[in-house]
Amino acid sequence: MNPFNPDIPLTRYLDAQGRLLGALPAWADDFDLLVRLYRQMVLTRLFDQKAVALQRTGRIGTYAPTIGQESIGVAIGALMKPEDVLVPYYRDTAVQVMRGVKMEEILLYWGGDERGSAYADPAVAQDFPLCVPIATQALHACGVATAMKIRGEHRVAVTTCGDGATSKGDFLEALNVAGAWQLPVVFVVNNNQWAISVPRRIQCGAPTLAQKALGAGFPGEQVDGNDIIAVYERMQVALERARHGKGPVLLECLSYRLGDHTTADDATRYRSAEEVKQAWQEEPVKRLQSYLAAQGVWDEGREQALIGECQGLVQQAVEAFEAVGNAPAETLFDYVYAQWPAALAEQRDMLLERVARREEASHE
Ligand SMILES: Cc1ncc(C[n+]2csc(CCOP(=O)(O)OP(=O)(O)O)c2C)c(N)n1
Ligand SMILES: [Mg+2]
Repeated sequence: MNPFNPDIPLTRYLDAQGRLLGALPAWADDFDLLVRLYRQMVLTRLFDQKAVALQRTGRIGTYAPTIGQESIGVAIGALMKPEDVLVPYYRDTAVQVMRGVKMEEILLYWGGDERGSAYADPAVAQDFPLCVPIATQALHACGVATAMKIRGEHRVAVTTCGDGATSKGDFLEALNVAGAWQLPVVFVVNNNQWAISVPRRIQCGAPTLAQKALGAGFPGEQVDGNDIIAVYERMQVALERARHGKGPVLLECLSYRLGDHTTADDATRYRSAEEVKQAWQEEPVKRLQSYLAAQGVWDEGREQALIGECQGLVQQAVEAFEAVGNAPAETLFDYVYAQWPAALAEQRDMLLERVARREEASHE
């Protein structure tokens, strides 16, 4: 039974040490699949470490680490079909990579370069760019899902957000319209317990965030977001439901933000070392690794080979990113307004003049 709210289902198959808590769903007998999921989780973590290092050395701007939340993104990415549409938020590196966004594009994005959101792979052309304004993407996803429904397509819009985002009006309006129109949309809430420095317990009086769906007339449930088998199982059910005209689902994935909010944050200022240490005991990568090792399908040799392979891929992405070169300064102003306010035109001209002067000086 769910200790937070007996009316809200909570799914979990593996405990913190990766031991089975009960019977697994049939698909989980496929160790090749589980190893593939594990591989993506390791790749995500290594990419994440590299992105933070690139920010620390001034090669990209702010970055939002996904450390501790790899299983949520990997499960979503593994299950969405190419024709589905992802409407992500800024902590979705894992899903984006699985959808076909190149890691160098993700680095370009966080380097402040719009070309990072112009995905080269046509398979992801309909996915949305990362959304930084909190919760606005939930409504965009409902718009996408409405179009799918009107056209009678068997497609799903998947949108993600954090726990803090569920306090926003946009999120609640999105739930409302999704329920009223029974839209083919899946809301995945990554409840990582913190909205920058605001803890989950003071953000909202409800014992679960999942129950917000009930007020909108569709199911909400919790899963252990550190247990990829649980996230995969419930995400699969949610996608099938939405795809077959049975309406939306809200999946609240319980996780923990092991890193800082972004590279511009220092989480030691507002949360205890004890809490973070406890959260590390629950983390998703080690949990799946322990399970796979206990099943005899993983060992130290394979681990080292995988780390080497993933580091190679990350390194290639860094090199591709660095080979792109700086975007022209004036692109800073692109895609902001359809019609230019005069003040911005002035600023753009000033910037261009300054760039020209600097270039002249460098040639003297
Ligand atoms: C509309 C809006 N208000 C405020 C912010 C500043 N802001 C950025 S992240 C964040 C907290 C979000 O927390 P949560 O939804 O839990 O997501 P998490 O970052 O923990 O994954 C806030 C308030 C913003 N980006 N957009
Ligand atoms: Mg959060």
